[in-house]
Amino acid sequence: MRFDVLTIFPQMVLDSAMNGVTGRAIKQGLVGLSVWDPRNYTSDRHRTVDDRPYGGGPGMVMKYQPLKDAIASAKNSAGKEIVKVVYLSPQGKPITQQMLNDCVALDQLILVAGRYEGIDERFIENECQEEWSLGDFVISGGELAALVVIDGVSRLLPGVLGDDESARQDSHVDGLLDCPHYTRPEVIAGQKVPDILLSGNHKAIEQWRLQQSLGKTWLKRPGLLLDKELTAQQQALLEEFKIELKYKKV
Ligand code: 9D3
Repeated sequence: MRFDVLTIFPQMVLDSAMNGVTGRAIKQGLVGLSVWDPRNYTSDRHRTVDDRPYGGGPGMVMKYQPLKDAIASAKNSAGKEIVKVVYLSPQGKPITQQMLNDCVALDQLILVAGRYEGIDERFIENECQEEWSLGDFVISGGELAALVVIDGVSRLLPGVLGDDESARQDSHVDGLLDCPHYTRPEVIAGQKVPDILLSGNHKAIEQWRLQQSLGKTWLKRPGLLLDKELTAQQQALLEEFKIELKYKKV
């Protein structure tokens, strides 16, 4: 899998991607990462990549031609078959795990990071298959969103996560929030680690963790439970969580 990022801040993307899980994957050659700066595809003295919006108004718009020539280079240098181009923008579809899962099948994912007010609409129409957002809040450009996608997709690729991390993924209950975690010491500010976690009863611990996941999801993200069909056992664990919560309150 190869990622190509169109950005006027190539070093920002490289510096960040070279850390942690993505950095290791790149160094091991499990994923490729190239950056393409539209400024390198200009021909005027000032290397201009933006211009004033037709119709007036504040801010600037990224010009078509430097982006078009940059993306042509990204495609030509790779010569890959299965390619998707995604424009990261506040107008995009909010990114979900499923959208990242779908990227695993690609040979090349080209990520277009905009700056200023955005990019010329004709580049979106002619060159981009999808438009993705991090959510309904404002950041200054698409680079951090591109890094989010690179991270989220890379960790799904074979060999990228270590055995430990992969095992955690496998045991994760899909569509629920994670259970609470504790490590030493046993008591902090009078708060003791739940007894069950010290019991050595692995079956009971697994049940408790599932119950906590269900309970935390119900408390913090009730909408997630509406999208999910609970088994009779999960339903029962959640009901018990609710009763124990009421009991704690009074
Ligand atoms: C005045 C209207 N604003 C659009 C909502 C202007 C504007 C804000 C932020 C134009 C561009 C940007 C830059 N943001 C991104 O490129 C971006 C983004 C975001 O701001 N929020 C969530 N996801 C993303 S992905 C790319």
